[in-house]
Amino acid sequence: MNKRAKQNEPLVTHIYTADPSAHVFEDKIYIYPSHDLEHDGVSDDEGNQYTMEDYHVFSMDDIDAPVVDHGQVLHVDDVPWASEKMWAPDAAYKNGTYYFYFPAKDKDGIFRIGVATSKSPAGPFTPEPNYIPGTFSIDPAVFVDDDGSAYMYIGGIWGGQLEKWQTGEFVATTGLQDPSKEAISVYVAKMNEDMLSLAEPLKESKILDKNDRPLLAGDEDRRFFEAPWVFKNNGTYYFTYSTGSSHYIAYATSDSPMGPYTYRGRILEPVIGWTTHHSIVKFKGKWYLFYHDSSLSGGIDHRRSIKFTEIKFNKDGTIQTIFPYK
Ligand code: FUB
Repeated sequence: MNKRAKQNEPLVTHIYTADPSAHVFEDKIYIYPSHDLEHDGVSDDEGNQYTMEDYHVFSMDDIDAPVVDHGQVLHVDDVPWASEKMWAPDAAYKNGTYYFYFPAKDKDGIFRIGVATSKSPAGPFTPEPNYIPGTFSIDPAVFVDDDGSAYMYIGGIWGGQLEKWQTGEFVATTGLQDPSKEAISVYVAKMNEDMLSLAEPLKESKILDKNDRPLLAGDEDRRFFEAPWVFKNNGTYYFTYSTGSSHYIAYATSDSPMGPYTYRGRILEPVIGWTTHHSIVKFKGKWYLFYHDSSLSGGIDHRRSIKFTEIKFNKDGTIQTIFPYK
């Protein structure tokens, strides 16, 4: 018998999992996380400790139901263009097909975004032979708006390589951002109806402060690092993300899915482990934050576990901050 889901406890303990993207499909919660593996390689600022090579999908019939592992749904060996680092994925549904989006390094060591399809939300997923043209960096998140328009958000700095794309080309030697300059932010593009390609080039969407000025790269408590996730509540678009080096899940709002977004605050205070990565989904009238931490492994950064907790909105649309261990 699988373990029943309980808030703020690892949803599964038989494997290490991270970066949970949760969706309601077919009236159940489906979770698309990455899969942390053991390794004896290096740990560094490029994220070489995250040596993932496959994905499992999980589902819950209800918020307190047993968590079902649907098994391995995609392996790097099945993806012709990919070489390694199957990092944080996402999924979307349109016109009878489920789309699974994932980052991986191509054969030249450059992160790209791939897509695989299935007729079932539980997979297995069949990859397209090539990565999505025009994509780069990591952590794809696909938001489907009420009118059916789909948007792909991507990005991660440091190991996620966004700094290296600032000329429009990949420049492997580019270093980190100048802290006094505008922070590199998330990239977004509208997707084509086929959900397999972008309708336009990815472009940067800035996060602004309350005076409409873009956040600076040195503003590590607020600037975008990785883990984009967008949802809509009461007509407002919420762009949520990890601040990476300062370890918060933060959010910003806009009246357009393309942004620009205005910084609003924090959703989740730091968890055990270096990374923090999440998704937010509404299920049966309540909002839930899916996240991960390294508590089960005793704090080992690359052995993480997915969890969830309820989040609450204030009347003005702001989100009450979660303190994960209080
Ligand atoms: O899990 C590998 C990477 O770590 C993800 O792509 C990032 O968001 C961070 O969680």
